[in-house]
Amino acid sequence: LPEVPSAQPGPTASVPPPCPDLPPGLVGRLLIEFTSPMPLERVQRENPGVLLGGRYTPPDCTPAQTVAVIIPFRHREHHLRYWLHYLHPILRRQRLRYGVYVINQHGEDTFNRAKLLNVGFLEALKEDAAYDCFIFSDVDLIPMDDRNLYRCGDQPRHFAIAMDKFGFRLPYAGYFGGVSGLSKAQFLRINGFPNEYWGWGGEDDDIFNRISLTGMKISRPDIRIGRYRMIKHDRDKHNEPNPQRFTKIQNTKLTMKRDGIGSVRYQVLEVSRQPLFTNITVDIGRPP
Ligand code: UDH
Repeated sequence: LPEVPSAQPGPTASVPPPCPDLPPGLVGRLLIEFTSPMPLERVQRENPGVLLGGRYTPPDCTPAQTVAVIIPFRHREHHLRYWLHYLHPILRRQRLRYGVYVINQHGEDTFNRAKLLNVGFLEALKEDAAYDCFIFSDVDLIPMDDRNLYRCGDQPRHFAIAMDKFGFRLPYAGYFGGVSGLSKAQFLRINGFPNEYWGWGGEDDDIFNRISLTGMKISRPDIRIGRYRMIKHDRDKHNEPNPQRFTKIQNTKLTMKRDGIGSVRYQVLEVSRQPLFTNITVDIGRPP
């Protein structure tokens, strides 16, 4: 038998080196538009490295974190296609080890964004206990700069700080909506997100309150980098502004102990691994 050359690492040999803190090959500002049609087959073709369920691991380095991207969802297939088209290449360039979870609210009762995000946290961890960073992203928000790194730090992170619809500014100092990220430990420290905000509004302010009340501070990117385009849309059915939101956000200090990740009740109806994301359809009940 020929001698095996000893310098060649075998197939099981090497773990790639740690990923550098600043990923090489980022391009900076991106052109984002929503006019050309975006068939899923095309998005699939353009992202061959993404594995079933929307999982990705960089081939050339070992990331420090494993990131679960959680998207609250109902009837926005058209937006999801743009999101996948733009985000997969960005997340790959950022050298993230990640998975994409679309948490699809079953039925036509009132929408509940924050409860869906709680479900996403728990269900992603059931899929892979290695997740230690959770990025919560609306389906219609696309970053305009790939230097806005989708990873977690020593404080909760707010990514979508300069959205086109707000004139590329933070609408108010305590705004924490759109796209945010918490490590597993940070998320558990605030007892996750509230489950009791049905309909539009307030849940992001409640999350901001939870973070402040536990003594953490929001971290944000540079305003020139945290820019986003939102896919224009009309108000959805069954997600009307919640008139209770103003009083509810006054009471976070009392409610956060009993209402959160420790008290979320739901029923998973289907988990389906698609080529570019994992879809989890869930019954989260309805407002009392
Ligand atoms: N979402 C759905 N389906 C719904 C409602 C909400 O998927 O039926 C998700 C989706 O990820 C969305 C997020 O929840 O991005 C936030 O909801 P939203 O986009 O309705 O909230 P936003 O504040 O818009 O962006 C409010 C309505 C604006 C109407 C403006 C009309 N010109």
